[in-house]
Amino acid sequence: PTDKKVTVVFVLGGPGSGKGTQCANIVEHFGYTHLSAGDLLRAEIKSGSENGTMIQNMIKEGKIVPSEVTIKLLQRAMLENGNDKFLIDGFPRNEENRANFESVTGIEPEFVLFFDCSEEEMEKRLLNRNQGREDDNIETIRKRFKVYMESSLPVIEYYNSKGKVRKIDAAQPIEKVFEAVKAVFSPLTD
Ligand code: UP5
Ligand code: MG
Repeated sequence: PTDKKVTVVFVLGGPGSGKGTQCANIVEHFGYTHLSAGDLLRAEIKSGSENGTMIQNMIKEGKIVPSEVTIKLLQRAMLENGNDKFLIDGFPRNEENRANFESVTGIEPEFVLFFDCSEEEMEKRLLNRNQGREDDNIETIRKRFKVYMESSLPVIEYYNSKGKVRKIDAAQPIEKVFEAVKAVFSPLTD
């Protein structure tokens, strides 16, 4: 368990909603450490770990990797890092992720930053990204959208019912979105 008191913000939203892009901005302005669950999983594939093939197959199918794998990577990254405030990007993606993270780490998020964007816009962005991600093809993108609607939105609903969701209109240009993001984080810094 992580016994040091840390602040965690979950950054959620559909595939291509701009989570990674905006996290980079938040890091620069507000001193958080950015942990993308997807990036950690992709690094795990590259490292040739024993779970690598399983993770690769699940990402290719847009499926959610079992929480013990992802939580271990997130915990390790938090422990290795000296910071006490983290943006956890793209996690938790389903109820199992959420419940296990809370019970294993004892951490509850300060709030959830939610990037709200239409599927049409997200699809356009993903098809234009061109960074060689194995899941940025139309077949996998459709699977990712389905999993997001069925499994990830309920997690956002859960936190919304606890008053923890800060919803951002993510369909605007990058700078506009960041203005809205700043309005959420600025009052917290003094
Ligand atoms: N872009 C960004 N903002 C824009 C804007 N406002 N206007 C115009 N363009 C904008 O952005 C995507 C693209 O859009 C970029 O080209 C960007 O320039 C442009 P990005 O910031 O990368 O969006 P992001 O929301 O981070 O999209 P990403 O594809 O990373 O989201 P996913 O949630 O799909 O991907 P993630 O890496 O989190 O997960 C991938 C897979 O890993 C999952 O499908 C799953 O199989 C697995 N996974 C798990 O199993 N468990 C986990 O906990 C996490 C992941
Ligand atoms: Mg991302």
